[in-house]
Amino acid sequence: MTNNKVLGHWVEEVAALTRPDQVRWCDGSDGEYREFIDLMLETGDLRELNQETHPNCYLHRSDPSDVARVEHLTFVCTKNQEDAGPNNHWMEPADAHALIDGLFEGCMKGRTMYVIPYCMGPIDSPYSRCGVEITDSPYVVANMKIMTRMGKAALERIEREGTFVRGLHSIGELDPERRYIMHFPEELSIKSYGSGYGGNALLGKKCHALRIASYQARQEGWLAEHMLIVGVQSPEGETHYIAAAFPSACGKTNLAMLIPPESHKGWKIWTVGDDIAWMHLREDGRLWAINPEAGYFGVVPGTNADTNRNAYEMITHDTIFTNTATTLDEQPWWENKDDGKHPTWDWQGRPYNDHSGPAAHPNSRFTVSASQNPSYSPEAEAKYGVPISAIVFGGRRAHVAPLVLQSRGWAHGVLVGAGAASETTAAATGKTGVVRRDPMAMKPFCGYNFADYWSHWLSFENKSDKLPEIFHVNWFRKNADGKFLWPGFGENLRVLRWIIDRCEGRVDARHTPIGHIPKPADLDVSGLDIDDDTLEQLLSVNDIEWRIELDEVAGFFKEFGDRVPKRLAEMRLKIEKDLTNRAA
Ligand code: OXD
Ligand code: MN
Repeated sequence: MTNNKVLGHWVEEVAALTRPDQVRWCDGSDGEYREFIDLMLETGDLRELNQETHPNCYLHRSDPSDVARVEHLTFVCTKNQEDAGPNNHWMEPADAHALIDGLFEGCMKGRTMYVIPYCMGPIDSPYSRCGVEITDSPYVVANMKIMTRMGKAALERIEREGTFVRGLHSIGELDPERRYIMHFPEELSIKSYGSGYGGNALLGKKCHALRIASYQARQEGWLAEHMLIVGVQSPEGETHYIAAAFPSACGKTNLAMLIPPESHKGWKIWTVGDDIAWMHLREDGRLWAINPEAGYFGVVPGTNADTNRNAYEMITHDTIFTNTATTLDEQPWWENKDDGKHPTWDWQGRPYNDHSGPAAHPNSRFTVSASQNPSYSPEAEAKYGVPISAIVFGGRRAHVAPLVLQSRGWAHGVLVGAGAASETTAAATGKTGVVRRDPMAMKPFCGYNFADYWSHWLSFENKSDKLPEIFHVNWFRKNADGKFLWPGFGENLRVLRWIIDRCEGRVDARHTPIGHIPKPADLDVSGLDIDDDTLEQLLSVNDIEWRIELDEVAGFFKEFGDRVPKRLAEMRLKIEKDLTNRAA
């Protein structure tokens, strides 16, 4: 099936371990996709949704214990524990292999083993990387077809280059007690057992394109980040590209395909990516980004014609839904869909009853090809990607963080990213709404020690004087009554405009110890229901809150001991002093 001996042997080895009834090499064709959909309709893995209103849309209902990423069962297995860092769960590689291979043994009996060659990034880009996922789940194959460039062309590239990331996956028994997501960055391999959920099972995404790729990126001098990539085109036709990192389920997909509000006629948004950016410094001194993915695996609840019309439209056809509710006539339904319809069945297929919680699971998802997005940018296929003008970090913070701030240069920007925090969401199992440190939105995804990761970020500083400007945003600040102060969604364009103006040196700012903040008059809020007081609150920096915040950052850095770059610790201390002096 392949002339690459290493790949051929590995497939044989895995088949000997897992003992499937048959092995199927996937070619990535549309016919093959159809075949798998039909197979899953037959087995009940998929349900057909209303084909009149939602042609080629299907619903998958997960096992109720398997609906999110499982960070506590996710391991980075490096030879030295220190290399994985306190930010990762660690297991000694030989022990990890022994443990998980024990689970894989014979697990595909009675099943088909699918071999999926895939390419992360445009097939002809020097920045793209290939992998092969072996799985026993046709749902994974169908999702990988949408999310990656998978099949024949990827296999040809693997055979040409001779390298690929190995990913072995089985849904096993879907038993939470027999579930592990293991990464072996030094071996460029992944083993995932016992979950069918996207982030745990579509190995090209979080496992390869973030955890393994971040490790490779450090060795090779580039960046693999949890960032959307968006182009903002002004009425004059000037386009700036922004890469923005937010924790899971904090509106990355919405920002990536933002609809300019009525007040912003002539502005246009181009989506290059909604979740992951691979960034390389090129000869022109600029940082260029590609999106390694070819589709979106987005959070469904909250998507409606107002919050994200692009997404709302693109998921009316050729979409796989996972864990949404359904109406009586088999249309997908979710909270805040706002289409006037009502759910009949909840995400588990039970008759819906509004006492039993949300109808759609809060982490229910759509899987859809990026090409269906009305704001899809053809630059998503560009060999070298797009040049990035601004990097934006963000989080979900009811307090403390202002609407937007700009760092004082690259190194300070690294501190801003490293110190970022956010309230937890339903994208991972565990309690939601708890503030946790989530540096660069990479807490669940950095495949090595965060301290080394920050050093790697800092190392770019002297490589170019054309690096992007770095910002932090917070769309989620609340007033004393717990109401959001900022309308968010399309109106976020107003903040992006200030960011671009700062990059171009077109607008001044208020200089505070934590960074540059907009002067209220420079943030266009015309036509918004925002009074001066609210704007002042949105842009306020409370010195006491910030001293507490920086103290917490110091406590967090301490977990990483001496490996934390001195530069970061010194900058943090200096800001704390400036805040204290300002108060005095
Ligand atoms: C995602 C996540 O699915 O971050 O993108 O959890
Ligand atoms: Mn994500």
